[in-house]
Amino acid sequence: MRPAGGPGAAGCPLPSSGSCAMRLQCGRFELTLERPLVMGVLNITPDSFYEPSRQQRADAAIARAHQLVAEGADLLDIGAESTRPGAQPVSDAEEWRRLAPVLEALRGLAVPLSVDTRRASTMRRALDLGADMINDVSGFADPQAIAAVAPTPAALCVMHMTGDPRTMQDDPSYLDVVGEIGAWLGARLSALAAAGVARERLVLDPGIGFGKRLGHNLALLRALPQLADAAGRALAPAGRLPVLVGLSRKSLVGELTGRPPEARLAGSLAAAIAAVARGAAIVRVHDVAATRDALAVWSALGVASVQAAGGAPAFTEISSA
Ligand code: HH2
Repeated sequence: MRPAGGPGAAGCPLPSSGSCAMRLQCGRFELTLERPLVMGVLNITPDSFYEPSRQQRADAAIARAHQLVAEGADLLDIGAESTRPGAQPVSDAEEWRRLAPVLEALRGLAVPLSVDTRRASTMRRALDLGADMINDVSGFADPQAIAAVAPTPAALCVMHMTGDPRTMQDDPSYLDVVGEIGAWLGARLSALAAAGVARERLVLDPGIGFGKRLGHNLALLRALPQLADAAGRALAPAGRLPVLVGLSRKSLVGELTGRPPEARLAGSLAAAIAAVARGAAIVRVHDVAATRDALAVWSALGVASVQAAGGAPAFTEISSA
């Protein structure tokens, strides 16, 4: 990672060939994505699904942010509204009341600050305060959101969600989950590109748990490179974009292990490694130190990601020394 301002963030020839890592223009920074990045979750909420992640006072949230950076977070994702299944929305005013003092205090931090919001008004205010990235779980579906982010240098995480958090898990169904979500993401990319957003600012996210059953989530994770290719066909020239995945302590891990959120660390680490092995460039997690350790060991064992290998899993031999 380096501060922006050097040579322009020229995109790699895509799909990635292994000779050139993808890059992400991210506000004050340019991220080279040479290794998987760990995005630490900072929830300034009273009701996030993973109770220990809830910070209800600004000073506690600021302290938690510094802790996540000390643990090795490459980016922080700051959210002030829970989007767990069934969550009630908060007002614009309440979202900003929670966010403002924390963003103000963190704006000089040496890692990119992402703000997790669906509201155009919050996007504008956060970008004015120096946010480097906007993470919109509704995929910039609101034209006002596109207008708010387009003329800025911020990275944009375009996530897929069906409906809204109150109803998204009611009866999710797809005929071809990878094809449909790839096409949906592609349409959102087209809208952003038409507003002048450069591809070097874009990240895709399949939205694990946002209007999907276990089988849908697993199919999406198994097909991450195909999903990124399908969505990237909407751009000219067509090409794969970096993928961000959030699996940490989610119900997918609970369904596979039978454990509650508090006991899903081991499953979440396995999920993070599997996502990176399938090409994810950024993993969004609650447990930064543990995830960094797991990825460090996995990388040292010489297992290349599908992203670096251009689509097919590649395994190199482990030295016997
Ligand atoms: N998951 C959550 C929130 N935001 N953003 C992206 N891009 N991808 C995700 O998978 C994602 C996300 C849910 O996690 P958390 O913020 O911990 O929960 P809550 O919404 O209950 O605060």
